[in-house]
Amino acid sequence: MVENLRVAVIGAGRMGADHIQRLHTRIHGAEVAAVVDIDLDRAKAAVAHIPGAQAYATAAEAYESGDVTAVLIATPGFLHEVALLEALERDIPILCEKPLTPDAASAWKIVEAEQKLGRKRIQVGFMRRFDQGYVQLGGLVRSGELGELLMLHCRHRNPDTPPGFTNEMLINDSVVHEFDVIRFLTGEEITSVQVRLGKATSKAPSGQHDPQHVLIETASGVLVDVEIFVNAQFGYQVTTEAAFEDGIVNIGADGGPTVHRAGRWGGEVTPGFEARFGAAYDVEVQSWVDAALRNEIGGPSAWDGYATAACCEAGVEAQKSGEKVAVVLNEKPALYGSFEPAQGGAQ
Ligand code: ISE
Repeated sequence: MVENLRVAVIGAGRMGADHIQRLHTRIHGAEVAAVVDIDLDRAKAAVAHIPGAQAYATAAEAYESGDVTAVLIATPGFLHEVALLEALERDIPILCEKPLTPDAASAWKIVEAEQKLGRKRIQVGFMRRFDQGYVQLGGLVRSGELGELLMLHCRHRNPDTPPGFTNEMLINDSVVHEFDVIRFLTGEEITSVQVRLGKATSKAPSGQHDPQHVLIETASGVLVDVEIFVNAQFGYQVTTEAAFEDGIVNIGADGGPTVHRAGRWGGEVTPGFEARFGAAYDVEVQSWVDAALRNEIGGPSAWDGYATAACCEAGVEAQKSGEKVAVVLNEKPALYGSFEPAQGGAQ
């Protein structure tokens, strides 16, 4: 019988706490063995209700316990490089929240370190690949039923931003999802990014220019426009309209019941990404666990993390210059193969 994964979750913040809960209550084949957080009290609080799980202030201590066989990294992106290298040294399955790392050079270091192992150990947490709407849209693109995909119109709106959310993070932390999902939907690399700054909301914290209009082009010339609006106040919304030769497809529309009451009718807007993508996160983590038990990955790879980091770098440069900036990638190592849309585009 295959033993359950004993997972160390590194980072017990917003996303880490969500994954701890998911692993503990809904995911089969894995258990939370350890929670690592520099704030030990936060780690202790996170394991309090999980029998057999221990709290640590460093990943090294968790690994030394001998009770950890896999790792889920959910710290802020700038801390990922060190955590990834440490986990790769142990040659264990890794689920790393997006971004892989914040810039292309450090992401490439990770790709190189993984190649030395000779097998893919890292799955990157681009959960949109597991969202039903995106999966269905991807299926329509690949079936050719509506002809060629020509354009995508994406809207990415958050109610507000946490303290410390910088102007660059509109690209690095938010549009990084569109970069990945465009690659997933088209099966192509992105070749250029341009950012236009228009009239800004008065509701954004100082230092941010919000919203921004991001124009993206893929290798075959599919054009994508993204409205990234991270202080939109009303709630969380991610939608896409796809224009094909023979039709239009919309995904991400608000769902749920429409309530008529006191002379009004309407529904609810999801408050945040946990609610909007909750089901996708469940499928993503289960796919990781199932694949990890076979010593494989079940979703986007370190190559996807590297390619999106290169897009982010171009996007941040484009934010500053207003110019169209080319995305330049190193040659894809053989380990990552060709585009394979099954299993959330695992490569
Ligand atoms: C956040 O980190 C996410 O990953 C969300 O999906 C995204 O909508 C948000 O803009 C990011 O800050």
